[in-house]
Amino acid sequence: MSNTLKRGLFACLLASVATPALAEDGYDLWLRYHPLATSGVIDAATVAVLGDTPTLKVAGQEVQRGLAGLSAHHVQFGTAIRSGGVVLALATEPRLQALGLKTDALGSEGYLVRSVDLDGRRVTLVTANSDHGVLYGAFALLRWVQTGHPVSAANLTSTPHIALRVLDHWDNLDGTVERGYSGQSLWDWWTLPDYRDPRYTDYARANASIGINGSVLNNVNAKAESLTPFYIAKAAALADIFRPYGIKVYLSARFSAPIELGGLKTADPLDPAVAAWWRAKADEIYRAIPDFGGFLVKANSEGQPGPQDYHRTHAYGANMLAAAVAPHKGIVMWRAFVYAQENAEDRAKQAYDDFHPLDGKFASNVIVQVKNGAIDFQPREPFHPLFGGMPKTPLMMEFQITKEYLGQATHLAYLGPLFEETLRADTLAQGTGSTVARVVDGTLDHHALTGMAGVANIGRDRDWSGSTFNQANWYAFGRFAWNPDDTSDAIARDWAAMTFDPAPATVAPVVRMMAGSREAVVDYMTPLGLAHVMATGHHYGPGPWISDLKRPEWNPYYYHRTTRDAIGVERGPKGNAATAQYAPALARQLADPKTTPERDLLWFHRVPWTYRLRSGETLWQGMVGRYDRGVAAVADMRADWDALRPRIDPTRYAKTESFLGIQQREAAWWRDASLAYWMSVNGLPLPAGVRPPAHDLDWYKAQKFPYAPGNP
Ligand code: BDP
Repeated sequence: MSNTLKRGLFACLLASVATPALAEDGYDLWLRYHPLATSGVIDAATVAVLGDTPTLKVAGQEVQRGLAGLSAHHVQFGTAIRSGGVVLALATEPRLQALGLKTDALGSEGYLVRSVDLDGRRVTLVTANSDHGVLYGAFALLRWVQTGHPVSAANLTSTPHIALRVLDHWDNLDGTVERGYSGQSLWDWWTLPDYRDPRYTDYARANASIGINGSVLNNVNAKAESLTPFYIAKAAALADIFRPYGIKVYLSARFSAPIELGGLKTADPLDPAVAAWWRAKADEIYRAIPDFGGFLVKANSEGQPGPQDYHRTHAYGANMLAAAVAPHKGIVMWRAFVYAQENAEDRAKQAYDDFHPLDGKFASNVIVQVKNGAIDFQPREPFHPLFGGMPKTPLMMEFQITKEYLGQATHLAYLGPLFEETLRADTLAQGTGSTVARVVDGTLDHHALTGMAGVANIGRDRDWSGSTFNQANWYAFGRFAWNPDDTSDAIARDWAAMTFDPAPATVAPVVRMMAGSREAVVDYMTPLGLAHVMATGHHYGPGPWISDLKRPEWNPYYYHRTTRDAIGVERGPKGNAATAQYAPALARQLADPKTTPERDLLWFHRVPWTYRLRSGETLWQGMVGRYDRGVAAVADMRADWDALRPRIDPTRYAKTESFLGIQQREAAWWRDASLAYWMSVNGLPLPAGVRPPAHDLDWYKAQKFPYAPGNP
């Protein structure tokens, strides 16, 4: 058979596999590997792997699969080096020595991809100091091709800036997912460890493709049972599947497990029997999972047990667990998301108050995990004052990929700009340039233990994340965790090219939709620094009027305190002085509403409705304008998507189209409900020409959603 004939047959075969309805339901994420329209991009017909480890093997298979799909050509896989082929090898591979490649700077996970002469043949080499590095290089090469570049022109080198790049799954043992909007938990705890759903491997592939190297399997609101032999065996099965992909498994640990599982009378971290229980538990886990990553802990927050129950600090709790995993080189990720009902202090100040005094008191294998903002994953929050405020302690970033407060599954809100804005924010802790990124990548305070966690948006929906565009948030998280200096725009472009196709006529409008989408959500939900005005519990939809719940901070009213004359919480020196938690140079800027970034105005300040914005409008006028701008932005996204119809496959097109319809309706609902409420308090008329809310306030208040998802 001639080569052309073979290729033709292969293409037909591909086409016939590509026709069933399932082929374009989003399952393939950004790893679709559909034939590229541009010819000549893929000149490689062989993939050779030199060396024999499970990771090298999956890396080679991935390149073969990718290039075959993208070219609709047969691609051979083996060990023979052929001209024009791709070769994957460790930098220590003897046949590479003559090349004199400089790979020291690649560290243990970086990669190098470039054209070289090997055994007299011109090949594209993917190499690294570890097989995981080779795997990352393999995916980098595929991305290069998927975004429309020729294999042989690849000249790529990159090293991750952050060591722990972790997804936190808030998955419960009963299969529900806290704040999960993409179906049941991906982990079928019941059929594990026997049934190893091939989907677990696809999950690992997707993560490896963006450099994620850790997965916390269970909810931070943890059940002690996750630490029983029954569930450890299940976690071990997942760890086995993930291992070739460089992904370590971690577990959320319930602090009171020694009582619940061990029958002890206390979980006091200073009680020797408690420490011994945890040591034995860690030993048991490491027998089943030799490369177990360690524990994630939510303690003394929202009703979870913790060391403060025994009048011990967070450091005592964290260090006791750290000692248990230290002999196995494990780590503890201890969360700083704490606030207590008994504490009358502003919720936004409590985490700093608790943790700042503990700076330097944590064991060397503890990293404190801090949410991006001081309240809770809002559409916009200023960066958390702990960043820059605990120089002696490694701090890891916690972002929320699942959009609990940004329209959940259905609203299109690309989080790249949110991640970027937080990482670029300057703490001024050690002069200009002390950005949050420099804190998190360890360079500001010289920490080697560094990390970024993302609360996953992954479930058992066919498209994993509830919508095609939600996949971009998983993708962007991984890219920023690899390189916090990346840009949300460049990441969106890559994602769009890989997820749809690399033609500019597709990529440009998709990126435009993504670029403004998060700001649109801010505008129609929480303009000008408002926060936490979502209905209580499920956080779906507006509820700024809610003020009758037992705990003050459960009430949206607590976060804006609107009266006839003014709105916002005064956190400057004339108020509760939360601004003083920032470095002095920044605290000075934030002390005065006039020098506070307007986007954070009502976060830091309480101002009259008549306050003049920089535009010259009053606060009220500016606020109304922002609600309208947000709603209009959704209409623009819909128009962009409508125009993309001929360029997108029907199944994915239709789902996004219908979700944009939901978003437009709900954006208007947010605007109308919010305006109706603010007007009921401030008594102000709408500026001339502005559309009044569709219903009266009572109508909005009467909307109830007892079964909204993600609120188990
Ligand atoms: C909030 C969620 C809650 C989580 C909590 C946390 O509403 O479900 O348990 O954060 O991060 O955003 O622990």
